[in-house]
Amino acid sequence: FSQAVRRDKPFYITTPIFYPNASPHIGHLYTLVTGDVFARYQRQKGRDVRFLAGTDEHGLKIQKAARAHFNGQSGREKEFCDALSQRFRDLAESASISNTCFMRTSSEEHRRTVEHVWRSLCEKGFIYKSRYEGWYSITDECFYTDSQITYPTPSTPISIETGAAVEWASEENYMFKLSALRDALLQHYTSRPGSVYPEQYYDDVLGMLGDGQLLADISISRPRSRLEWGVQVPDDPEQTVYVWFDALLIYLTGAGYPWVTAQSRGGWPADIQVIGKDILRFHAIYLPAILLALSSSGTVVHLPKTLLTHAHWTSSQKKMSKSLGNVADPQEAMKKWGVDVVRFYMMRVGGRWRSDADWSAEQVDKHFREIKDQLGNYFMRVASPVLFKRSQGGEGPIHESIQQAFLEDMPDGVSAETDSGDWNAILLRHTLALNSKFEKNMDALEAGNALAEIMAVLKVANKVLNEIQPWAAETHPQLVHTTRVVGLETLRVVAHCLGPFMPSVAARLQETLGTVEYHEGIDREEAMRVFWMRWEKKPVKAFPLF
Ligand code: ME8
Repeated sequence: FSQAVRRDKPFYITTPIFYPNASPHIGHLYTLVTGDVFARYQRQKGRDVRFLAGTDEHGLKIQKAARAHFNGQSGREKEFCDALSQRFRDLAESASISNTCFMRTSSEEHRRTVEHVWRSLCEKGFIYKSRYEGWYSITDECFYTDSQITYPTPSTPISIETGAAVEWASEENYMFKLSALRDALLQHYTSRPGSVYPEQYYDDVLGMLGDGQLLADISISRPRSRLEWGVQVPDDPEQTVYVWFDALLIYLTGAGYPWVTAQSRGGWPADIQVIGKDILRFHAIYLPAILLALSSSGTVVHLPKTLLTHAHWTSSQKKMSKSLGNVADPQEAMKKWGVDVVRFYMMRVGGRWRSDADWSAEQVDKHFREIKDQLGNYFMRVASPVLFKRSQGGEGPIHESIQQAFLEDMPDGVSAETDSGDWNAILLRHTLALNSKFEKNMDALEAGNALAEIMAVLKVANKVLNEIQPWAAETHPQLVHTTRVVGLETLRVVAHCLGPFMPSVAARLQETLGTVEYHEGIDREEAMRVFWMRWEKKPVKAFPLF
């Protein structure tokens, strides 16, 4: 992930746009939370963030679902999508997702983008008409070749990759000259190893580029007689634009394409595109190919910087499916455990993207207890009025000694010292190293590791509190004082780093600590002067965070 940031444009993050053919599930929430964690992180760093989510409403799958819903009636697709699209919008809102727009492919704005791209590609010679034959899967909304098909029974061909039923289609279509872009794609990817992340998915993309069949020209329209619900091909009322061609362009629509001036670009190119592993091909091959074609002999339309690709969620170790009845409902989960806990769980378990994560009530419970014990209880103990009262017996502003101790370079690592005076220095060392570890991981798109660093500091903090026992009668008031202030300082840094993951918990902590105005611009010494002295003199209000 390139550190070379362009500050002359908003930082642009996108999630996939969801098919509104059923209610949202936890997989959808996961992509939203992933995007949101990075959106909030970039805002913390002072970037203006544009963050797109939305719904993918055209195509045979939705047309079929809408007709089934309205007992075979046609022409009511928009009505059908209005209701379901709203559920995805509601999901984003309930989960504290900070998307700045929610785009629907059925919007006028988007139609204009699709038509503009189509016409440009025609002018540049990348679209031609032809008879197309192939296996079409309505579920996957894509064509497969003979070699991508298998026959469980002689009359039921299915896709090898997804297991979805396919049917033979032979019709007049418009084709996109994908084959002409193979070398340009190869050059793009070989020169930018970080453009698809994590590495395993980058390797998958290189594999795809080596597969001649995948790089064959693709059909990008359907006869109107079969597909009515979609964008009409410009100047050809008999054809409808293929749903994936239409859907992938939403990211351009969201950035204001076709922009009139360079300044009006709403963030293009995308900095982070969050996608699931099942839609890698479309995002890593088709969209970049369209953009490369658009850029040929004309204004360059840059390619997105990073495709952050994630594995899937299973539910109780099984692929989620309606027939198995194990589709976890994200709204129910947030009602039961709270929004921030569900977000925490998703990033704690799924924040490394690489392998499938499993959703189960027991696992959510387990991580709920983890954060409640490590953070909630720690906060209650450190902020307790008893501790404040006991700390007041110390002699004068005691923070100076510890301040001195950690402003000087302290050796790395936790030593085996057990002298209680050193415990606070050990914790402080961990606390002060946290922000840079957090940033390093977040910049590398390793949200799960960033969260693990936060939890590791909390673990040390809890251990230190247990070792010192500031509530015990024999603990000297001065040590109680130091312990309390170092604990509050730890909570201050933890709250900052937790912000992208648990926005409400972090905000409530920052409010009670009086560090709402805290940002990385305040240096360590200044923070100490401002906050430590305040905490020394005044109690902090304790309340259950969970
Ligand atoms: O694919 N775990 O829409 P979609 C994690 N409209 N993520 C999951 C998942 C799971 N169990 N199941 C699905 C589409 N997803 C297209 C996208 S973008 C121009 C068009 C993810 O509603 C899936 O990988 O089927 C995808 O990233 C997203 O949810 C939307 O899936």
